[in-house]
Amino acid sequence: MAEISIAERAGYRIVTLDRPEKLNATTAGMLRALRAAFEDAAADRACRAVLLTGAGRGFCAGQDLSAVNTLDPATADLGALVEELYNPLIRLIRAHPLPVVCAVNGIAAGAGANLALACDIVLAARSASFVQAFARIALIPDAGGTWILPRLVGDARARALALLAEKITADQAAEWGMIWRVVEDEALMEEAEKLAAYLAQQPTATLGLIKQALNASSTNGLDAQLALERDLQRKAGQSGDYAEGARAFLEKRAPRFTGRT
Ligand code: LHQ
Repeated sequence: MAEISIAERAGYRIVTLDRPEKLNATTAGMLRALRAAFEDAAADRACRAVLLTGAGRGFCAGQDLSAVNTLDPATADLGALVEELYNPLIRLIRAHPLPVVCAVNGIAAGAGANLALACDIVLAARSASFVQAFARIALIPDAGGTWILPRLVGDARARALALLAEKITADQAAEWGMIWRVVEDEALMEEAEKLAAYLAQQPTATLGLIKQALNASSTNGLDAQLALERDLQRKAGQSGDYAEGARAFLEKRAPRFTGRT
């Protein structure tokens, strides 16, 4: 069973984690289906944004602990699970050519929290919360958590969040710069869809270049980053969307972007 659902909208797709009775805890089937959903979205020229959310009262409670490959310490290899199921998904989302919006509708725990944080723009319902639950079960933050958390909130907060495994509210997450914005519970999906619909009309290929530049900035020095900006700006400047954007500005009208290069 896929354990996700996909809804088509004009210009974007909503991908919903769909095991609400287990707070959308991830299984191998769900993680594979998620990967396929992101790959399909990237291959569909009509799709220009992806919105990820969870069904029910939770966003995602992390790895389904009843479905872990083995609980016998002598033979356990969680590294293999991470390598096969989580790492490709996180890499795929970070490098995805389309903007990925995440609507965190409830608790985001463990790998579920880091899945949300891998997305480009994260909205959270006021009642949602985030917990790096790993240390409570004697694991380390995976799904990119040790990379993204310090970059989002700084080292001091990342260390305390990971070592104490304390739950924080959506408001706290927004105040710390971990997420983009908090929205009232009942308005979450409307706001998230508005954002996805807006992004779906923007210069998609250029948004992909922006992601590429921002991704590279976490490891590049200034010189390398300036060179990359030159190269990517050259590409952006050769797109039909740039010509349209500049023309529309000069003609004092709204641009009509195709999203293509
Ligand atoms: C769950 C889960 C869950 C199974 C709720 N599994 N059933 C790990 C290992 C391997 C390699 C890769 O990397 C990872 C990464 C990880 O993600 S490790 C971290 C895993 N996640 C957690 O440790 C969080 C575990 N869950 C919780 O602490 C609580 O459920 C939270 C705080 C999320 C929510 O608490 P409540 O709102 O009180 O809900 P609940 O605990 O009653 O959960 C509702 C149901 O969901 C319940 O099932 P049941 O049949 O009893 O109604 C839970 O057992 C089930 N569930 N999380 N991760």
